[in-house]
Amino acid sequence: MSPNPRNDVTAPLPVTVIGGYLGAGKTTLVNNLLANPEGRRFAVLVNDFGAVNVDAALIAEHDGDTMALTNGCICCSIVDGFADTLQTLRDRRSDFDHVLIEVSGVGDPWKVAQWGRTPGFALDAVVVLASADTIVDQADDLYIGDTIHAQLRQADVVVVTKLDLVTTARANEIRAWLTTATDATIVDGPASLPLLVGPRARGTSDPIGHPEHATSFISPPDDLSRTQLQTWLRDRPASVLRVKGVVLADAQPVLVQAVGARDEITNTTGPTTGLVAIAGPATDRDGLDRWIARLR
Ligand SMILES: Nc1nc2c(ncn2[C@@H]2O[C@H](COP(=O)(O)OP(=O)(O)O)[C@@H](O)[C@H]2O)c(=O)[nH]1
Ligand SMILES: [Mg+2]
Ligand SMILES: [Zn+2]
Repeated sequence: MSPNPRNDVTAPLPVTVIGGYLGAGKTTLVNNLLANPEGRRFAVLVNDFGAVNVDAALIAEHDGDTMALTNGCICCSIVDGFADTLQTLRDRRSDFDHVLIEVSGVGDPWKVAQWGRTPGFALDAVVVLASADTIVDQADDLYIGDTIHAQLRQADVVVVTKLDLVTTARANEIRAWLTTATDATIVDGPASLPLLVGPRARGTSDPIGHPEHATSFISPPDDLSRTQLQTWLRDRPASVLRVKGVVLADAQPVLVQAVGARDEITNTTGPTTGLVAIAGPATDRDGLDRWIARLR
């Protein structure tokens, strides 16, 4: 067998940073890449800013390692933990060919990408996902619009996700709109590895802060019925932007996914993770607490 140049352990480890707003499809993309690894062993770093990393649980088994970064946002509050994780990767250089970092939905991908410029690593690209059904509204939103615009501007590659949810005409409008919002290469999802990797980090951008999003962890009772769960999920306050996790309903593990107004409950195999609910900056805290209390 000819030597695989990717396995040169003295070469810097390529880093791809995957950003995009809550629910844009980041974990789905990571799982697609892991399912079609093209011979690469990935180290996957996932950041959920709750105490429980639901995303790490939702990432498929793979040849490399999944490392969860919890209890803070990697772009602003868990810098030390992140630096330690990178040191671990450097020490285990020969175990991996590529690093994928899933940034939390409100995080600043470009700030995270700067870590890809530290010794031992090579920043490959900042990939930002834009959900076809929501990106234009989100970009106009009073509270999160700046975050959305900055994420798009900072991208080297923008992947348009959820094209199945819009008409062909609308998809064309979205792509045209995106060319006004970013200089990034725009590709349609689901995007495969060759479209996403290769040295193309441009490295010009302005770091952004991001508005506060409230994260709540909910551990429902084990005797919850599917109907109760469904009703509760449907009654979520409008400020709840994202709900995710694996819980028991009718004694069966189910994956709960809600993004904006869309939601689904699907059978899955365990283990259960509890639920994480993320509410936007304009949150009625009492209403949110009352809603959460209904399930506790
Ligand atoms: N219809 C549709 N749903 C998608 C697509 N990509 C992701 N989703 C769904 O959107 C929800 C959020 O996806 P996820 O990958 O967890 O988003 P993340 O929060 O950015 O990591 C899940 O219910 C996914 O199944 C897509 O291309 N089309
Ligand atoms: Mg995710
Ligand atoms: Zn942050």
